[in-house]
Amino acid sequence: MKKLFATSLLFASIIFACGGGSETVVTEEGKVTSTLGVIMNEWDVKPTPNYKMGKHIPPGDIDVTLTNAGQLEHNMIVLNQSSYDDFTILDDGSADLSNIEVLLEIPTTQPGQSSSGKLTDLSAGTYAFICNIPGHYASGTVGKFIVR
Ligand SMILES: [Cu+2]
Repeated sequence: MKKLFATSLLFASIIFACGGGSETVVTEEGKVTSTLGVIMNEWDVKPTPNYKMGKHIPPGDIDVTLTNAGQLEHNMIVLNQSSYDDFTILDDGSADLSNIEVLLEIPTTQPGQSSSGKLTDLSAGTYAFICNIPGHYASGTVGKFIVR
């Protein structure tokens, strides 16, 4: 029974890994809509397309989906800047974003769930994002994606 449980857990993580595929659709009017999938498994944050593998997203609208493949809740705050470094940690353990321009906030998402949001008409650049559940930023729930 225990072995069966481990097998189904593995199966679930394969489904999550395949769920972050990206695509770009261009309409007749030339409107570009792409997808960004982010899988958070606690301190492991995987964006697709992954800029670390030289992948980027074309400028335009971007549908963002956060998939929580971990055991804790996570959210996703997309920032209008390329850096996620050096934020002050507030008393509650979250990062101080009070002077930071936020482009999109995907709400707190429970383990095994996904949530989505849309970035509209995003121009070229490197964009940082963090999970800002108290304690998570300090533990490294950060990531980036490149629009080019
Ligand atoms: Cu988190």
